[in-house]
Amino acid sequence: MLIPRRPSWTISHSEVTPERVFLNRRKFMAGLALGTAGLCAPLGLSAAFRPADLKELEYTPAPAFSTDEDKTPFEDVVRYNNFYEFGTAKDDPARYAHEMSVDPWSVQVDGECDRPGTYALEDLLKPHALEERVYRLRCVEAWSMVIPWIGVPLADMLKRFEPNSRAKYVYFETLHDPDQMRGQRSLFSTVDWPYREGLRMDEAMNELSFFTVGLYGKTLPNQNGAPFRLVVPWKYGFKSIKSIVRIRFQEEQPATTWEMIAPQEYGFYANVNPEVDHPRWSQKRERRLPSGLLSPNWVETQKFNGYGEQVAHLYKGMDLRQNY
Ligand SMILES: Nc1nc2c(c(=O)[nH]1)N[C@H]1C(S)=C(S)[C@@H](COP(=O)(O)O)O[C@H]1N2
Ligand SMILES: [Mo]
Repeated sequence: MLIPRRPSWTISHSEVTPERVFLNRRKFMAGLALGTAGLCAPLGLSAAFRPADLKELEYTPAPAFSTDEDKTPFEDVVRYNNFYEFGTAKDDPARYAHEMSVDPWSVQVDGECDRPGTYALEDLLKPHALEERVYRLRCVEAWSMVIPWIGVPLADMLKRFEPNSRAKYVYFETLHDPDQMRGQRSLFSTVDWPYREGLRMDEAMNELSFFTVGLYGKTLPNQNGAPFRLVVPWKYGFKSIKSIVRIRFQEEQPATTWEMIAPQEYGFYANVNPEVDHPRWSQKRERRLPSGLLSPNWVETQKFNGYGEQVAHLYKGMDLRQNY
């Protein structure tokens, strides 16, 4: 077997994602087989993802909301992804997400609000100025990145739908289209599609919650959740749901994807917290990408991912061990 030389952005296959450990043995073996196939396939740039196709965006930097830590290089941000709709390996989304078409795109808004309806994304964006925020993104699998996102405050967008007093939570759904999303066609998927997420209203309205349409100055690559996604930087990455087609205001706490899969391991709140370990691994440290076998680049994980000043008040009086 010919082992191709790997470009610098590839991550070692020995770094199996913890979620895959959750899969039962049969699924796990199938996953291994796929991983091996992946090794034999050329690992070069997929013909499909062309950074040159991304559109330039006009935006203003928002230094008050940005870290000055070193940014994770673009190549890592767009090649090392979790987007199970396109497969569970970190390089699957970069290979296959081009199979999804994101233009035109519309969003269905309903539930407890006075302006429900189906909105074209460009109409939603028209009245807003875009800003750039450099946030840390901390995955529950204990790796992290620093990414310059472009978008608008989620609160500014949600207010336009005029949520009423019964709106205690807001629920989000990703596109469900097995024709365009090969991971949704997989027999081995653990996810009950569509991918679902939700926030308490006060979390959604927090100044940090971001309705995101771009990164590194351009529109989002499909593998990062085009054409728009959430970014909720004080929570584990799985709350930052991608490629959203539905927003619903509701009184009840919504069922969310990872909580549905393994409720004893992943909670609704999912606040980054080094004091509360995952049942199968420590959350005290994280690998900051770029990270390699010889230089893993471990850093200490911060409570609320370092955003406590902005969000700790949301959880006053709550036991964060119970509400993980
Ligand atoms: N629809 C959908 N959204 C998703 C996921 C997913 O599998 N499907 N993965 C989540 C996880 S676990 C993480 S860590 C982040 C990763 O975002 P990135 O690939 O842009 O870094 O997306 C989140 N949003
Ligand atoms: Mo994640």
